[in-house]
Amino acid sequence: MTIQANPYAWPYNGDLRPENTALMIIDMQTDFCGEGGYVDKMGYDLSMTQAPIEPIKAVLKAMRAGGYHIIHTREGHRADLTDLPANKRWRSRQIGAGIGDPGPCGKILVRGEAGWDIVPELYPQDGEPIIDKPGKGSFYATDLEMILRTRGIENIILTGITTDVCVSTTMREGNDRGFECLVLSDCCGATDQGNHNAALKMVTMQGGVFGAVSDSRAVLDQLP
Ligand code: C5J
Repeated sequence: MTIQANPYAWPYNGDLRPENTALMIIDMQTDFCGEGGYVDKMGYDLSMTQAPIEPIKAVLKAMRAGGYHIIHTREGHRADLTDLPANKRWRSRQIGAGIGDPGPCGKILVRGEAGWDIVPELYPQDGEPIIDKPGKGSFYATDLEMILRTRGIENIILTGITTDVCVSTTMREGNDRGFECLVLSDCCGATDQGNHNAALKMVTMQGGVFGAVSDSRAVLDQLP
């Protein structure tokens, strides 16, 4: 089975099964798509990071029903900020959304705070791993790779926010580790439309330099 995608029908070897395929939902947290959160405090248009909620919901429902692996991630830091690099904090403060500083949804991007958690529409079910990560990539300083290898997962379908930062970084990290990656264009969003488009276009170069690009419709058409 394959999913129609650009620049090739995905996965490359046609071996798409619930046992070897995971849906990853990256950072669908209030801090990135909710009022009063990190992205809102920076003054970006929330509609672009909220747009993927409904398409992800549909894919999540279908893939849960099909018995696929579902993995969620959250970007955030320890309450004592010992895992927050000084330059990351400094940069966030320059643009009015200091990580670790108090905001309408609690301390920004701090684990356990309201704004840091996943939005209710996409909240994980029991048994679905949540990867708590301090950085943009989901592999760095986490046990994601161990979980994927232990479960025999070879194919990763990437969704979430933001397309050009955490989704893109995770796709690159996964691709370098030999995972076969697919990103769903309408199930991602960025804080800038041009960056969203560019991040997706980059994937398709060189015969699929990081994998392939598809959308929720193609996945829903293909899943039983
Ligand atoms: C960002 C993310 N954009 N989840 N994080 O800082 O993409």
